[in-house]
Amino acid sequence: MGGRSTKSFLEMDENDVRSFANEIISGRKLTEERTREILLCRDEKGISNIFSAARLVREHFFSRNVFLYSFVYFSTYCKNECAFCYYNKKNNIKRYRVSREELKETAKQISKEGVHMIDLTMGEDPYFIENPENLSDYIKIAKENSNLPVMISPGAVSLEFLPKMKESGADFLALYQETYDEKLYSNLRCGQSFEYRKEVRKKAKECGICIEDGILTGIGNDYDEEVESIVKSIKCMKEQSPDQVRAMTFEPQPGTPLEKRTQMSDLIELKTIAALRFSFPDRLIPASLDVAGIKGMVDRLNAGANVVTSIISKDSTLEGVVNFDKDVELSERMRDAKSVTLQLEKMGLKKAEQSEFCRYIEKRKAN
Ligand code: SAM
Ligand code: MD0
Ligand code: SF4
Repeated sequence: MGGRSTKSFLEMDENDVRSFANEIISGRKLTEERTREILLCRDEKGISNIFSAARLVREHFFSRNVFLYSFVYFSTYCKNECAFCYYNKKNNIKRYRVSREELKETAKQISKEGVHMIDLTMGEDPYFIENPENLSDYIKIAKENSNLPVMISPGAVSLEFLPKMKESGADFLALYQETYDEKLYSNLRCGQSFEYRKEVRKKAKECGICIEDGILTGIGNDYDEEVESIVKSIKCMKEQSPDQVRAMTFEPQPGTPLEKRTQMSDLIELKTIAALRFSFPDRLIPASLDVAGIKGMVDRLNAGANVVTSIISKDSTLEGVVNFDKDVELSERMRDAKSVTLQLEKMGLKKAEQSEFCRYIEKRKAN
């Protein structure tokens, strides 16, 4: 193989794009300068080259396989005050907590839908945070009735609970730092410890649970701050070797401190997804249906993602996190596994076998 690619993405032709992808595949690290170049690139040809390279890297590690996760927001109560989140405790909204019986029915239904994992998400509801045995029950119910691997997005649970979480059947913990710029973090996750959030992921990993970290894009006060926050976040995320890494565009929510913020274009999210693919070539990277629906999913997969998250069955009455489609009729949302699978096929991709997913997470747990 030749030397390191030095051309900018804008200058690359098809062969240069392939050589760049091959360098990443053979273990070359993405430099901070390259990450910055990707995030700052505004030129159509440059952007198209970045996404083509990201797809080549993904194809090397995952072939045409895409994984699907079902989303179950089982409690929207929360004791925290995240400035960006609709469910923060100060927001005067209708909330719910799904009962054990309802969760059982939901999990049974999901087992028939053909997804690879069930993602149980909650606000930091004291019913679970202060009595983690309740959370253990919910994990067991979801696992036994879906027969699927379980991801849990519980917020900053106690460190002592993590081994029990594993025993109850949790395979994956999702806990996003949002940004590794500590000042920005303190303005977003108001009153929550930056270090403790990291510790929860670290301990989960030590217990043999796969972990997901994530960046909230579109939250910098200006474009420079935004780019530097992402560059730093990608660099710092590597320290914990997360098994799944995500980027998600901030969408202003009614009734929250950031309600009046103008929403940044989701192009920065797409470019972050590509930079994540180059920085974590063999890891899971989601395309969330919650940000821009099935059309947005296509863009995210084209930028290098290999998982579709936030799948919700056609007749579900549970909430999403961002809920871009809250005004759309449930049956029209196209957020179900069948609609997703059809769309994947149109893109020349395919839903992976369940065994492929299980093999992947077992290998990562041993890491
Ligand atoms: N309560 C748990 C927590 O905060 O870790 C679990 C919920 S988790 C699914 C919520 C995640 O959704 C946040 O970490 C954030 O990355 C994302 N999110 C929340 N509100 C958002 C918004 N308005 N726009 C974009 N992403 C948002
Ligand atoms: C998603 N609404 O993937 C989900 C959520 C929580 N693990 C994931 C942010 O878009
Ligand atoms: Fe609560 Fe999570 Fe929303 Fe923060 S992001 S307010 S912890 S539900």
